[in-house]
Amino acid sequence: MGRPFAILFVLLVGCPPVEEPLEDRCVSDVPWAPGTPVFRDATDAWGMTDLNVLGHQINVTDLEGDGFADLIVHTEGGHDDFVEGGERVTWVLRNTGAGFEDVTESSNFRVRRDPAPGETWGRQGTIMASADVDNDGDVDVYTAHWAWNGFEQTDWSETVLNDGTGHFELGPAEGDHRREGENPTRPASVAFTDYDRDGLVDLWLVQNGFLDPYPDPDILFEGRGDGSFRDVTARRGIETLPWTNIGALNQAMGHTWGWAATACDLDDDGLPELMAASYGRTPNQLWHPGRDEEGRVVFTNAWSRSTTSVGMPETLRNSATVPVPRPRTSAPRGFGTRKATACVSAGPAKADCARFAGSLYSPPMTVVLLRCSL
Ligand SMILES: [Ca+2]
Ligand SMILES: [Ca+2]
Ligand SMILES: [Ca+2]
Ligand SMILES: [Ca+2]
Repeated sequence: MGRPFAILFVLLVGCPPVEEPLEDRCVSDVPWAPGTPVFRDATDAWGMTDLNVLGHQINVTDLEGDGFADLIVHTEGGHDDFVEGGERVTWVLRNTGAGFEDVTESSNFRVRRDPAPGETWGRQGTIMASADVDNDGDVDVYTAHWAWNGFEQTDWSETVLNDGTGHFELGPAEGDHRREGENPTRPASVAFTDYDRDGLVDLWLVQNGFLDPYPDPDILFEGRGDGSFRDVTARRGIETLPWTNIGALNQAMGHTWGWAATACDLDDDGLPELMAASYGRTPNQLWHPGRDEEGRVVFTNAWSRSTTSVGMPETLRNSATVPVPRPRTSAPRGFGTRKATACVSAGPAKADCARFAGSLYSPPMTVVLLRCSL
C-alpha cells in the first residue's frame, strides 16, 4: 500500500461529511506534505449510503460524456431482478456533479438478448470494460460472465452500445466475443486497446477457470468497429500450451490462471504490450508486439525469449521475468486486487476515489466515496 493511501485509511475515521464547493478543491497542482489530510469521507453527502450499493468490483467511466465520472458497481455473480424489492447485483450510478443516482434499470445496461415475456431479470456479466467500440463518440461497455462461483450461466458475453445519453442496446449477436454455447470464456479481467493501431478498438481477455483443473488460454479479440470482435489470438502469435506439456510449463509458455488484463505501450514504440497478471504460483505473461514482413502485428512471449533479445529496457526485462511455474496443488486463495478501488473524479477534482468498506474475501460490501480535500 502506497504511503498516501495508508494515510488516507487512517484519516478516514471520524471525518464529518461536510461538503465543500467543488471549485475550491484539487483543481490545480497542490503540493502534498506528510501529515496533510488528502481525502475525506463523502459517502453520505453524495447519496451513496441511501442507495444501499453493495459489490465486489468498481468500474469507472463517463456514460453520457458530461465530464463527471460514473460508477458501475457489481458483485461477483447472479442476476438483477428489477421488480420492487428484487435482488440486486449491479448498480449503474450516474454522477450528477453533486451526488449519485441509480440508473441501472433505466439505462437498459442489463438488457438481455432473449428475455421471456414479462421477465424482470437483468443480464449476467461481472467482468467488464468500457471504450468507444463503434467510434461514434460515446463509451460502450463489454460485459462477460465469470462462471467461478456456481451461478448458472444463462447469458453470454455481450457488447452494449451507448446512444450517447447513457442508454444502452445490445451490440451485434454475431462474433467470436460472445462465445455462446459450448465454449464459454472464463474471464477474470478484460482490457480494451487498439493492438494494431487501425483505429478500431480491440479487446484483451485474460481467463481464469478458477475451479477448473487446468487453466485456459487468454484471448485477443480484434474489433470490427460495430461492437463485434473476432478471435485473432493464434494468428497474432499469442499461443500458450496446456499444462500437460511440462516443457512449456517450465518455460512459462503454459496457460495460466490470470487475474488481471492490462494493455499499454511499455517501451514507447507505438504498439501496446499485453499483460496477463496472475497470482500465487502461476506466471505472469507479458506479450511484446512487433511486425511481420507484411506489416502485421505479431506478439512474442517476452519471458520465453532470452532477456537479452527481448529488446526492452532492463527494468522491463526484469519485471517480465517470472519464477518457474509449478502445478498448483491447493485451491486458489483469493481475488488479488481487481478493481477494488477506483479513481472517480466526482467533480472537477482530480483525485477522488471510491473503494469498498471491507475485505475482498467478504460478502458484498458497501462503497466508500473519498473526496480529495487538498
Ligand atoms: Ca457522466
Ligand atoms: Ca460508442
Ligand atoms: Ca484495432
Ligand atoms: Ca510497445
